[in-house]
Amino acid sequence: MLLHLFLFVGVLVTSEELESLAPASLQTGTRTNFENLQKLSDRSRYVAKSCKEIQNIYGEQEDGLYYLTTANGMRYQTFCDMTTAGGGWTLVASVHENAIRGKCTVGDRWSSQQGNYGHFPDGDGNWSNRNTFGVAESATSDDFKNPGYYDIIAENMAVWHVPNNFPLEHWKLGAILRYHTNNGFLSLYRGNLFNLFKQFPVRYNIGSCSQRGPSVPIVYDHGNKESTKTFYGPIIRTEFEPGFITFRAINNEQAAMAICSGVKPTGCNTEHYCIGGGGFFPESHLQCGDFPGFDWGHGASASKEMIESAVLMFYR
Ligand SMILES: *[C@@H]1O[C@H](CO)[C@@H](O)[C@H](O)[C@H]1NC(C)=O
Ligand SMILES: [Ca+2]
Ligand SMILES: [Ca+2]
Ligand SMILES: [Ca+2]
Repeated sequence: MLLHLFLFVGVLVTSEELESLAPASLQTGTRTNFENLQKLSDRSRYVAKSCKEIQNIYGEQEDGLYYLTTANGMRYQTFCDMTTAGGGWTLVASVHENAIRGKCTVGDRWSSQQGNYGHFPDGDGNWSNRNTFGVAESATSDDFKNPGYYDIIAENMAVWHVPNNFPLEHWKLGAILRYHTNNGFLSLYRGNLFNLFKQFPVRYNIGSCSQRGPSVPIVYDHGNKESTKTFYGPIIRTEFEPGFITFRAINNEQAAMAICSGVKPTGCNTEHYCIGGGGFFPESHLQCGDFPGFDWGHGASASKEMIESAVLMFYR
């Protein structure tokens, strides 16, 4: 509507007069882009369960924010990657470490915000419930989980490690690592992480180090096995094989972690390279948190880039 109004005014007045009529926001360098707003408003009419459906039904091929609708009719906004490896990837969650020295303190939503305690093994944490939090645009500045996490039935996952606080339009270029699976493994676990973690609970004392969940090979979209290794300390990088996503790792002390993203553990000190977790890490009060022992020192710390990047998870 506004766009049409200004075109109409344009034929009656000179362009100089038009400038003076325009609201302040139009006179500055950051002009409102009406074409873009029109495009976004068109997008808000789409009814689809996933970015893959938006791509299939509406032919959209541009990365950006779209509205999705759950099976129950709940609407939410998220980011769609419409280009990587054919596109159709829905952002469903991000794991962000806001305070690496805060061990299971405020902001550790993917582990525990209530301390590191044995009586809080966290069988019903955010990896396996329908709780949601955050918004897509803030996915690199805080934790994010939308209804797609449990509502979408998918086959594969993609993961982006994006530096904290990066704006959405630069996520793809700014990512330090991007990769996806292509063997359809999610179909074996009822189509999403919500169901997968029902089968492999992220809970303290659920089993031993050898009782990990699946390790799935990845295809790199940015980075490679070598660069994956260099994001972790010299001692600890000998304890995993890069080129995989691993689910529900268990360490030497029976603490459970949700995802080892980019790697397959070959040892049991998984707290230094796996993220999320149950609410108890017996080895030390310096473990527990969304990136549990990433700042351990002694050659076992993750790099600053890795500690200061959010882990964005997509389904397709
Ligand atoms: C799950 O997320 C909610 C919402 O942010 C948070 O209040 C809760 O503490 C989280 N659960 C755990 C175990 O941290
Ligand atoms: Ca923390
Ligand atoms: Ca967090
Ligand atoms: Ca250890």
